[in-house]
Amino acid sequence: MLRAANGMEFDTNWLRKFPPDFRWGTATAAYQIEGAVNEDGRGRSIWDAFSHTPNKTWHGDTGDLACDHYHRYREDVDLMRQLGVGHYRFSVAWPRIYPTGGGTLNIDGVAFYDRLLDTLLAAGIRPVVTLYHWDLPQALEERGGWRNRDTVYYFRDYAGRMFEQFGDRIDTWITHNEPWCTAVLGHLLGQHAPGIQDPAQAGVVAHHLLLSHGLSVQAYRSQRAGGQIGITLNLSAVYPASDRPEDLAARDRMDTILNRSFLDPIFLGNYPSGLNEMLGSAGEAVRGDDMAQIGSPLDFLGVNYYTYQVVAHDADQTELAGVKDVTPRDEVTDMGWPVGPAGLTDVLRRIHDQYTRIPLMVTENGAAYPDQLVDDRVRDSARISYLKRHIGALGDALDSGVDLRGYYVWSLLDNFEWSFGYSKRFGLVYVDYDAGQRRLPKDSAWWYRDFIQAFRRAWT
Ligand code: IFM
Repeated sequence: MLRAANGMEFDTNWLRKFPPDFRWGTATAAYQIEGAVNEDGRGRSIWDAFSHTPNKTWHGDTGDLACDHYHRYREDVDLMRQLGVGHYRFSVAWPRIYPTGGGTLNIDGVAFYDRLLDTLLAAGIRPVVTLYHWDLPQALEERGGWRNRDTVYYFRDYAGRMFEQFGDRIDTWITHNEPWCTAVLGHLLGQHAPGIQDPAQAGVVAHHLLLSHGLSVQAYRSQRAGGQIGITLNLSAVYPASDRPEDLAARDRMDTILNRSFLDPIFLGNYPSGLNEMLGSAGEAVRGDDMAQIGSPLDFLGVNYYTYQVVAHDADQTELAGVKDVTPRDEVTDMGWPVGPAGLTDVLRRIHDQYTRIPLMVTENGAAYPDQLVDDRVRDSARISYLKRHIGALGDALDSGVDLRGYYVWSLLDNFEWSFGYSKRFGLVYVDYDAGQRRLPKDSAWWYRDFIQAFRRAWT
């Protein structure tokens, strides 16, 4: 038994379930932390436009300054070094590289990621890079955004350029983060940029996102870059409220919307039946060998997991495919998301059993809580408990034979939580927005440090 600095005990045999090269990391995304939206030639993104539109975000918050990571990246890398985090997942802001989506490369934007990468590598931290975490150049949006098939080719070209530019220092690439959110939150519910509410367009967008993913994977292979490429999906465990056939059917409908809409095309080569009726048709968007491109073999799948759902049939829920969410709410995070670590094990097992045997990585998991800074300390025991139980769930997945290679806590820092602005704090590190962006590791950050140390010792 190992005792970590904070008194917590870690069992060596249990820790050894995780392979010695298991990646323990943290994650962020460009628009949520960088700020500096008008610096060094960065173009405008759909999130600049959306967050500056009245009533779209909490208190009108924007990512203009965010965590000012653009200027403080050295301090942030040093924080990770202090925490002993060996892996860091971040995203490149497409409009920093190509301010209008394509054309001339913005050298100053590239230079920022050069500096960040060099600083990370010098600190012994290995980068994992997401190419699209929702900040489409606004110039492309004005030409139809993801509804326009041209955007697919702009993305492929941007991706190819990034492989060329940074392939010497990045060996793990993620094409898209949570394309479900771009399609559904951005184009069906209108809660995310670009704020469209059109079911038919949501289907087209989903297809174009997937196609842009597939073509980028092909570009990666043709560049013969070493390293690995995958995509990150947000997946949820969905359970029926009872064994009644109508509840089981409701479960299937919700599962189709939340999970199968992206898993099936990537791993099974088709969209699940029933999706068109529920969400609108991507039908005419599918051309030629699109599905084969979308199914381009991947090196790994990234899974973002936060919560689970229990659902029942309810004919009155016409807008929600006749599905009512009846998930117990005895334990919820500050997002109102029910806490269900067993769902993480179930999601990982299900992918392994039904979809693919490629390695899996949990590329995001974490929780928002209403953290309080008291006497220069944030005692976020609820977050520690959340992390412990979800890491425990990883152990259960490994016991079932799932090939799991990494876990990235969302997030390194408190940051701009999209339409919730700065009202939600997901960070291991507290950001004091009112005190010049001061960073202060929360108790959970030190817990994670101790956990990682214990893991390393278990293998030495
Ligand atoms: O903050 C987001 C992140 O950008 C994508 N995954 C979910 C997180 C929490 O909502």
